[in-house]
Amino acid sequence: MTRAAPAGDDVPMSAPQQSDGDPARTNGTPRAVITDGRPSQLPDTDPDETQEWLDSLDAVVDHAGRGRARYLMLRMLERSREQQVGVPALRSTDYINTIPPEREPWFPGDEDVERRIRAYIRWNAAIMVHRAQRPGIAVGGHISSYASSATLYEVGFNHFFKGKDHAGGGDQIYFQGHSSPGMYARAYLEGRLDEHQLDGFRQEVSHPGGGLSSYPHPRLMPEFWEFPTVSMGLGPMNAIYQARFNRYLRDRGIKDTSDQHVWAFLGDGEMDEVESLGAIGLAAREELDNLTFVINCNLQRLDGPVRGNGKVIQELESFFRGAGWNVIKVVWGRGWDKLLAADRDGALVNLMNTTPDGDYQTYKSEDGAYVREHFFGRDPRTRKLVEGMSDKEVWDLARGGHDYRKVYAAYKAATEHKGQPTVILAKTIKGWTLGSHFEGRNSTHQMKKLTAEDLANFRDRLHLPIPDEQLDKTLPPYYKPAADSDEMQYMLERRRQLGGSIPQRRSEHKTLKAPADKAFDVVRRGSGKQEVATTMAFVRLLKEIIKDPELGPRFVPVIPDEARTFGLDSLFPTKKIYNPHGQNYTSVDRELMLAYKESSTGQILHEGINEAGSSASFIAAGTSYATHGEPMIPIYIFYSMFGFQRTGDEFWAAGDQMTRGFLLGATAGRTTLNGEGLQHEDGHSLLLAETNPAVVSYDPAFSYEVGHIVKDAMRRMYGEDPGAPLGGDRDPNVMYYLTIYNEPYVQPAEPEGLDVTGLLAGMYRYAEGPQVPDGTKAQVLASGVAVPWALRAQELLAEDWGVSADVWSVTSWNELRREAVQAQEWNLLNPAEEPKVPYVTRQLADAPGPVVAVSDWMKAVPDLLAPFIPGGINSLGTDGFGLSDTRPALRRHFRIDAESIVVRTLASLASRGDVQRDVVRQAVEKYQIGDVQAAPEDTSTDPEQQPEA
Ligand SMILES: Cc1ncc(C[n+]2csc(CCOP(=O)(O)OP(=O)(O)O)c2C)c(N)n1
Ligand SMILES: [Mg+2]
Repeated sequence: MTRAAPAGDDVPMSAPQQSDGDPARTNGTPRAVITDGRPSQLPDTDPDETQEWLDSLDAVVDHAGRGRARYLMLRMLERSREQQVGVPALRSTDYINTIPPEREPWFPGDEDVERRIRAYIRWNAAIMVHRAQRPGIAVGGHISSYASSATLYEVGFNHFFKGKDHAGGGDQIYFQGHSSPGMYARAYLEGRLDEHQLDGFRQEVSHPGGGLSSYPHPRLMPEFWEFPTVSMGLGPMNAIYQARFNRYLRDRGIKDTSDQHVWAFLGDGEMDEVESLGAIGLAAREELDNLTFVINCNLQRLDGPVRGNGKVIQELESFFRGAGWNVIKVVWGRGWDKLLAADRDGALVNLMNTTPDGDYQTYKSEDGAYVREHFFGRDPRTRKLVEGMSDKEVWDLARGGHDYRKVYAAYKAATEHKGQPTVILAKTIKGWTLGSHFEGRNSTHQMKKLTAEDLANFRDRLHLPIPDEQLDKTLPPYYKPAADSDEMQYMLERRRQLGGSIPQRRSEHKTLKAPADKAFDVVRRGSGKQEVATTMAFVRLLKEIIKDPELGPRFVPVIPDEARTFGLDSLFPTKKIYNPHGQNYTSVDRELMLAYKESSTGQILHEGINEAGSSASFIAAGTSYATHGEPMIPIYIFYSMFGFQRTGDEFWAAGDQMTRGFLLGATAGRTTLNGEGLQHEDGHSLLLAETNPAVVSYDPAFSYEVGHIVKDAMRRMYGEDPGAPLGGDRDPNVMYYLTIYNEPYVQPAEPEGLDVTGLLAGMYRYAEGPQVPDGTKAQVLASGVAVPWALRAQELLAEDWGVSADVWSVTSWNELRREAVQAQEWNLLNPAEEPKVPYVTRQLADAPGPVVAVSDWMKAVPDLLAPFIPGGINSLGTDGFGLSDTRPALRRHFRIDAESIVVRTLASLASRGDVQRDVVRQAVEKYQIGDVQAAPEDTSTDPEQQPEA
C-alpha cells in the first residue's frame, strides 16, 4: 500500500467475484448457484468470540473514528476474498482508478509518436465535419464525441484491436456511431480513404464517386463497416450476443474463435437505453471473457449531463458489478497519482466521492483557478495539496480516459481477465482539445463548426504545422504527414503487426449446397386426412432439412421460450439447447421423449422470454457468413405480434448489417390465435415488414408453398441463386419473413403443374371457378389462413348465387407490390420505351370480374396492390384491435369469413351492374353477416394445437 487512504482497499474488490480461481469449479465440482449469501439464519456457534470481534470494531470507531473503522473493514473484506471466505462483494468502490499506479504495466508504445498520431486524427476528424458544413452542403456531423474518445480508440488501434489477417482471426469492434469521423480520419491517414472521399462525408448520393455514410452502416459501406451501432442501445446488446455467438461457434466445432475479442464502445448517455443493460446478465452467466465494454463517460449526452446530481460511473459500476462483470474504472490521469499518494487521511478521495457529475462538468468549462477554488478549496487539507501547483498545473490534471497509459493498463487487464466480461468506465471530457467553446458545454454535441479562433487554437493545441494563412474558415486543410515520417511508419507497422486495418468487412464465404429435393416431400405430399397448421408443416420441414449431415449443423434455431407452443420441442432431444455449462441438474422430464436437454454443444439458442436478445442472436448468426466467413442459417421463430412490432428497430439494424436468415412469425393473424386477445393477435406485422427493404415476406397458405419458399430462400441467401422468379439478379442480403399459423386444416398435396413462378412471385391461381349458367365471374385473392375461407366462398357463390369465382393464393402481397413499384419507377425514367406492366396487373388482366381480397390481416395489406389493379380492389380485413373469442365469431366480427366474402363479392358485382342490387340484400339477410351469433360453429379447432401465452 502506498498510502493509507481508505480508497486503496477497494482496488482488489474489482477482482473477479466468481473467479475462475474458485477451486470448487476448477475441480469439476458443481458451480455455486448462490454467489454471495449472508448468515441470516445460521446459529452462532461461539457467541463470546463473536462479541469480541464486535467490541473491537466498536472500540476502533470510538477511538480512531469511522474513517479508520471503514479502512479496517475494507481490509478485512479484501483479505477474506483472498482467503476465499465467500463474503459478499461491494457494489461500488471509491471514485478512483481501479488499477493503482504501482500495478500499471509498462507501456510498450512510443508515447510521443502516438500523441502526434492522435493529434492528426483529431484534427482530420473535426475538419471533415467542419468542411461538410460548407455552403451548399451543410449536412452536419458530430465533432465532440470523438474528441472525447480519441485516446480510447487509439490505444486500441495501436495495441489491441486484431485485424482480419491476425492469426487468430480478427476482433469484432462496435464503434460508437457518432464517433465515425474519427474512424474515417484514421482510414485517411492509413491511406484507405483520400481527401475527396472525406469531403463526401454524409453525401452518399450526390458526391462524385460516392460518399461516406454518416454512421457505421454496413449496407452502405459494405467493405468498411461491420456493425451498425447508432440506434443507441442496440450496440451493447448486439455485442454481447456476438461474443456469445463466437463461443457457440467454437463450442459446436464450427470455428475456433478463442482468440477473437469483442469490443463495444458506448456512450454513458446510451447506457440509459433499457437494451444497453438488459443483457449484461447473460454475459456474466456465460462467462464471456471475450467481451469488453468501453464506456466513454464524458458525463454528457445530447442535451446535458447524464447524471448531474449523481455519478454515472459509480452507478454503472454497481450495475455491472452486481451483474457479475469485472469493472475497471479509469477516472484520473497520471497527474493525480502524486496527489492521491499524498492524501494521507482520505480528504481528496472524499472530495472525489462527494462531487456530483454536474460539478465535474462545470469545472472543465472554467479554468484552473476555478478548480482550485471550487474543488480543492472545499477542504483545507486538499487546498493544501495543490498549494505548490500553478493554476495551469491544476488545470492540466487530466481525466483518466485521456491518459493513454491508464487506458492501456485497463485494456491489458481486460483482455487478460478470465471468467468474466469486463467493462471499462473511462472518464473523459466531451469536446476535449476543441477549446473552451466546446469542452464540457451542454451544446457541444450539436456543434458542427469551429470559428476562426477555435481553428487556430485547436491547431496550436495539437501542435500542427499548419500556417495561419491556410486556416480557411470554410475549407481548412486536412493534415497528413509524409509517408516516410515516423508517425506514418509507426502507425502502419502497428496495424501490420495486429493483422491489418480496421474497420473492415469481408464477405467471402463458401456457398452452401441446396437441401436435397427429397427433404421437401414431407410438405409436398400434403397431410392426407390429418389437419395440420402451417407452423407444424414448417417444423416438419425443418426437421427434415436439419438431418442433412452437411447443411444441418449450420441451422441455428433461435427461440424465445415458445418452443413448445410451436412444436419445436421436438428438436430438444436430438439438437439440444446450447448452454456452455451443459446440464448440471437432473431434468424433471428426463423420462420423456421430448425432455428438456441442455448441452455445451447444443444447437438451439433458447433465449428465454427475450425477443430483443433473440433478435440479437439472429443478427449474430445471420451475419456469420461475413463476420466469420462461416454461413449459418438462423431460424428465429416467435409470436408474430412480438416481432416487427416489438423489435422492429433490431430488424432494421439486421437489414443494415446484411443479415441473412429466416424469421418465422408464428401464431400469425388477428383471428387465428383466437383465444389470446388484443395484445397477441397480429393483423399488421406484414405491413410493418413491408417497411423494411431487407425483408422478403410471405404469407403461405399451404405446406407445399412453405416448401417452395424455403427452397428458393435457401438458394438466394446461401446457395447458387437461379435469380428472381420473374428473372433478373437479386440481392442475397435479405431476411425471409414467413407468417405461419396455428389453425389446423387439411394440407392439400402440391397440385399437378403448379405455377411455381407465380407462387414465388407472389400469386398464382389456386382454383378456377366452376362453370356457371350466365358466366358471371369474380376473382378472390386470399392469403395464408384465408385461402380455405375463400375456397368455401367459392362454393357458396356458385351454389347459392350462380357466380364463378377464381381463387388465387397470394403468397406475398409485399413482393407483388415491390415488383410493381419497380416497374412504375422504370417507366417513369424510360418514357420512350414500351412500359413495363407489373406482374399483378398482368396476372389479373385476363381474369374477368371484380377483385375481392381477403386475409387475416388488416385491409391495408391487400390494399398495397390497389394502384396496380385496374378495376380496383375490394379488401376485407381485420382492422382494429384483436379480441378473444372463437375463430368463427371473430371472423364474423371482422367480416372476413366465407359468408362475408360472398356478400362482398356480390356487392362488387352489383356496383358493376353484373348482378342486381337486391341480390346483395338477399345475401346479407341469408347469412346475417352483421350478426356474430349467426356465424357457423367452429369445427376445426384442435385444442392440442392452441397455444397459450
Ligand atoms: C435510440 C436512439 N435515440 C436517440 C438517438 C439520438 N442521439 C444520438 S447521439 C445521442 C447522445 C449520445 O450521448 P452519449 O451516449 O453519452 O454519447 P457521447 O456523444 O456523449 O459520447 C443521442 C440522444 C439515437 N441515435 N438513438
Ligand atoms: Mg456521453
